[in-house]
Amino acid sequence: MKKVQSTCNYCGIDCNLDFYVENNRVVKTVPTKGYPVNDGFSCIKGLSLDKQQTAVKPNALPKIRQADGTMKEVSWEEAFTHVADKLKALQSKYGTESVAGISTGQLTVEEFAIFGHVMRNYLHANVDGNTRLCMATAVVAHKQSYGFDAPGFTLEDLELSDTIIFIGANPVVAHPIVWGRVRQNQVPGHKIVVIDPRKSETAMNADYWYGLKHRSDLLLLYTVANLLIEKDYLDHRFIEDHTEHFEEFSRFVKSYTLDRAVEGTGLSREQILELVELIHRGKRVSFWWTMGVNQGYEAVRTAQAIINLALMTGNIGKPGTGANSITGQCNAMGSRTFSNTSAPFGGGEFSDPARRKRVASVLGVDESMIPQKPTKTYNEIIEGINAGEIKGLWILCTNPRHSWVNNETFASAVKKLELFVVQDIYDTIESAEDCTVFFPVVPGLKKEGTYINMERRLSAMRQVLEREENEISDYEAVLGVGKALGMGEALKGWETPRDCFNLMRECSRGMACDFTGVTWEMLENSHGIQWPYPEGREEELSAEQRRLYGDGQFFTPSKKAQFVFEEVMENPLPTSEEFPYIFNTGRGSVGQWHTQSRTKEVKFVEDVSVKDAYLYMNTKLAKEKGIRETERIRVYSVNGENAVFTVKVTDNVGYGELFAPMHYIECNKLTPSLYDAYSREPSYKATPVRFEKCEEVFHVPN
Ligand SMILES: Nc1nc2c(c(=O)[nH]1)N[C@H]1C(S)=C(S)[C@@H](COP(=O)(O)OP(=O)(O)OC[C@H]3O[C@@H](n4cnc5c(=O)[nH]c(N)nc54)[C@H](O)[C@@H]3O)O[C@H]1N2
Ligand SMILES: Nc1nc2c(c(=O)[nH]1)N[C@H]1C(S)=C(S)[C@@H](COP(=O)(O)OP(=O)(O)OC[C@H]3O[C@@H](n4cnc5c(=O)[nH]c(N)nc54)[C@H](O)[C@@H]3O)O[C@H]1N2
Ligand code: SF4
Ligand SMILES: [Mo]
Repeated sequence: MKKVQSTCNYCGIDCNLDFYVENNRVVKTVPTKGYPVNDGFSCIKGLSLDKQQTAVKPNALPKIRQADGTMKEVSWEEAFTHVADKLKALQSKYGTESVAGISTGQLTVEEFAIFGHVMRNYLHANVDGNTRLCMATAVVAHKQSYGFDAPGFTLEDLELSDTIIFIGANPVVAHPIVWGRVRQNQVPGHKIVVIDPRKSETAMNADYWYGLKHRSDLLLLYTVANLLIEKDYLDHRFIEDHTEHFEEFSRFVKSYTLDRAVEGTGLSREQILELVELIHRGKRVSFWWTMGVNQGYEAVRTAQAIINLALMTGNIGKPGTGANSITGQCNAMGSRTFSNTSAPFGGGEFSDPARRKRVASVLGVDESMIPQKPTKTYNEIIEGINAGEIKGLWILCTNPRHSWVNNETFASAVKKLELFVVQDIYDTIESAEDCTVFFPVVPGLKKEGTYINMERRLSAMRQVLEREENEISDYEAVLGVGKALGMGEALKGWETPRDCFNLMRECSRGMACDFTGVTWEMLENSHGIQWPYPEGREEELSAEQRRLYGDGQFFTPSKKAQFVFEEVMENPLPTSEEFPYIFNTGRGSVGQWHTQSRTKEVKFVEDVSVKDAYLYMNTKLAKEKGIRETERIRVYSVNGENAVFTVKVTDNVGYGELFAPMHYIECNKLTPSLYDAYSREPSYKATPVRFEKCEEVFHVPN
């Protein structure tokens, strides 16, 4: 029996797991003991990673759609040539930007790096990632406030904090290991606070729950800042030495009065004052936010309002503190700095000639190859296809037909494409329905590469199972197309994931994420290594838990953190007489992952999961409308679409709110094309809707 330590490729925790293998089958999966992230624990998704292997058809070959609409299997070489020729033909017919890609936060660093190299450097196409749906807000907030997209915390901070404040985050379901670390907190009298309109599973387990109105976070946070200033609950020293624009900020928040907040948030005066006191009394206050903040129309400013609270109270850089963005996907952190989409390899700006020069020299290519501007954003790509400007699309490791906001716009878009390549481990995903080429690739257990988790920790994915004939990885598929494009010398140094790792390592040199002290081998069977880890400073950085900003130095030119703020916006999509309810969406259960392509293969998850789209409705509202548990309603959205959901009745959602897990395709049929102005992240969580009881008779299979 052999044992292979590897990384779970679901959520942004990046648990390490020991896989025991016999006859090329996983016989046992044990969360790695002593691993500083998950030390002997993991959730059900990690434990069932091997349960997917049976679902992936062994030996699969790529497929190309024929004139009669059927898909025909071809050899990999034929598929590579077909895609390469088509990409070039489209570009010469319709222009360089007529082809685009959608990358992901779930592959290895090396895989999205090579995709970014082939598509953006060589073809000069636009490539955005599904991280736009998830972390774009945090990225922009960090860049503007700290000078680099550098979340500073280490997971141990959850255990060291005396006041843990979750804002729009539900770790009990979405990040069980985060919650496990909270449970291990031994600080006497520590408090858990949740700010969420819904009484989420985390709110149910908290000491304080602030069930504010949807989209009123920014108003609440500015009011809290104003009260902290009025009461002089500030860390003057920190503000003075390590921040800029506090004076303007304190003048700005003056108009955010308690009365205004009571009206706008629906919280009582006492609740808001209590929250202020909690922040003041805490010696180590930590703020943690996730999608309830990131997915909104004024999300960047909301995230920055959280950062501002941490800065003004000096709760940053010290154990148990921080304004901490919890990351969604397993390698969203890697994709943010190494996918070549919104930032060049290793970070920085595409507009900076010195950065382009540096990256070009590491890659050994002419400077003209490095793009001079960030990619078109996800929504611009979809809009571009619908407008007939983009004719070719290649997506990998994402399922936008289901997960994209207002997802019928994706369905209509792909019908217009002349080339639509879908690269996935399942050809059954919704997004593959209209593809013209399908690339079947192997899942994580059959490949190798590097992951970076939410606390900046690099860890190794190592091959657990042998591959069968014809089975190739994402890395090899992209490399194959690159070669067929005739990239030649431009692919020198990209031969294997390990080679690519070395290129990315070199690109990180001198940047905030410098990991030049890390080698491919060091990550094997290791405890992972957090960036920064520059060459020459290994000894000094030997601690297993490291946080940033302990020295009060940020990555801005002045080395000071910035107070960034802006007036609260009027809700561009408020409820109305016609659409009086709010449709909130998010994670439904620990076992279900996003669009369910993977987790529905896991029998013991599927057995306990609801089969069809459902939503939660408040008990009083259900009673008023004469709707009982398990009855169905048709929900009409402000976006013009409607869909049917089974009702579950609960007191954990507010009277005016419906909460629908995102794991069903119906969910995003109803979400609107509304984005944050700075991050272009979709506003998934507060759609005005109305509903009626379904009179249709449904066949219930027995
Ligand atoms: N089991 C499981 N785990 C997952 C995932 C999965 O699919 N399944 N996905 C992973 C990924 S990629 C991500 S991004 C994370 C997401 O992790 P989370 O963000 O924690 O999960 P969500 O359920 O999307 O949203 C969190 C909360 O935001 C609240 N919310 C909605 N509107 C507002 C508002 O106006 N204000 C505030 N304060 N809160 C609001 C919702 O009620 C919800 O409880 O989970 C990761 N982990
Ligand atoms: N309404 C609503 N919608 C949302 C959200 C929400 O809160 N509410 N959250 C958004 C967020 S935060 C996110 S992150 C997105 C997620 O949205 P998606 O990224 O579209 O969701 P996944 O189901 O994770 O899709 C991953 C795909 O990769 C495939 N895959 C797995 N492993 C591999 C591999 O090794 N190689 C390849 N090539 N493919 C592989 C899987 O089969 C699956 O089809 O959804 C967003 N959509
Ligand atoms: S899904 Fe997240 S918490 Fe669960 S095992 Fe994987 S990395 Fe760990
Ligand atoms: Mo996400």
